[in-house]
Amino acid sequence: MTKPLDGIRIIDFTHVQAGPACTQLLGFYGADVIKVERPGAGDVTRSQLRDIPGADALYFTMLNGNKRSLTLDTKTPEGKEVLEKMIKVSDVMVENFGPGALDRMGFSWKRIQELNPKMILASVKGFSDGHSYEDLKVYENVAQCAGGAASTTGFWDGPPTVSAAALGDSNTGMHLAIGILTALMQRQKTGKGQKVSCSMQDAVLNLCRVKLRDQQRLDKVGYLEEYPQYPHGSFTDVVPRGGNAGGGGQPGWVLKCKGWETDPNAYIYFTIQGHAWEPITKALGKPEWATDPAYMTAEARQDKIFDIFATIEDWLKDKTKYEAVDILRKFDIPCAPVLSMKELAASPDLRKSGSIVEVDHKVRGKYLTIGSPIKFSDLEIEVKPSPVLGEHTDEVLADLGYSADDIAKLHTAKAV
Ligand code: CAO
Repeated sequence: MTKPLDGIRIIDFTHVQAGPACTQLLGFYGADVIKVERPGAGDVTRSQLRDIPGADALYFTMLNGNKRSLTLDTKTPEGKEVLEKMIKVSDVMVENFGPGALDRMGFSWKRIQELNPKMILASVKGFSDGHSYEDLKVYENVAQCAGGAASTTGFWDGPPTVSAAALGDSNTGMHLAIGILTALMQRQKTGKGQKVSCSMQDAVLNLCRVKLRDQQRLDKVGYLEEYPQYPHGSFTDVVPRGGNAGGGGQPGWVLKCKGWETDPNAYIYFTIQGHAWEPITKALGKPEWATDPAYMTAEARQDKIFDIFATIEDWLKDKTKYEAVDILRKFDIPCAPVLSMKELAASPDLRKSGSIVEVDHKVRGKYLTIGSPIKFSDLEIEVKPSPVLGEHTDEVLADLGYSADDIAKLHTAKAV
């Protein structure tokens, strides 16, 4: 079966998480992703947080499936020559080096265009070009702090808090993938490549847009009625941290279920959606709340919202999170159990959908990885294990036209 990105060759000059997440996704969809790594060392995540001595760490294997691995020292003259050849015959180059590293290597955007005007150069940096912080190196949590996620996450009486979701890393990679596909579409029309840039700050901010909405509302009216601080607490002039409050105008909270005393995840998220109020009152056995003016509208309920949540917790105390959701789903109430990573790893639903996939690595054996989060009606996605360092070096060089003798010379020169 042909894949949508068959024939698209990608030079994958990425490392750690933000860039590799992007190129792995494009590999799922059929691109020939050639991961370029320094000989002997490779991507730092190959050895970070290792669980099996001598085997590539899960940090690497879960971000670099569906790729070929080429070792290449691009700081040697021979290595530079190989990279030049690759640029001439490739469609996309993706990199997430620190600011200026590609220029220092001798591959500025100008030089890349000279070598291949159809090339799409896709870059992740911490901050956008021209930003006053453009020279900074950036990791995940730095981006979450710079992009507005940390200041708006957590509880009001605690410090700014980062999310476990990789809003700075994988999220930026996903944004970059959209940029690359867009540039490929444009190239079909213009015949020209272009530079696509995505900053981690921008990618985090893009996901925090409702908080920018709230800042503007706060500036106008001085309070935010869906935050726990309303109406009893106080507001300053910045969007506060709202704990587990629902951010989209539907009051919600994380509520305890049976067993919460010993199980850290015996909770559900319960949403009080406006039009679901009547079904909620039925589910809770409180039908009088449906017609009581003190409870009938969202506005009337707001000053009692935590008392309402306490009543729901009382209803939940003899139900597991799964039992509770099974009852509430019959009333069309938006809710879900809080699921641990252990539960997600074992979920038959996620295995069936291909969202969690088991692959077999030649060194580490079987491991779980995340498959394509996007599903297609006419595309079957095969998730392949990550390559070992340099696994495809000779194969890629032969594809580029190097003879066996030339390849041997590159090895002797330690360029590959
Ligand atoms: N051959 C020879 N040299 C190579 C090479 C290769 N195949 N691959 C990389 N290098 C060199 C680069 O040329 C660069 O050298 P110089 O600094 O001497 O010019 C160096 O290796 C890599 O530098 P770096 O700045 O990318 O790496 P770092 O470990 O110091 O910083 C990070 C890591 C992630 C902070 C930085 O890359 C960065 O800010 N990237 C952009 C933002 C980003 O993507 N961050 C998210 C990463 S995921 O958490």
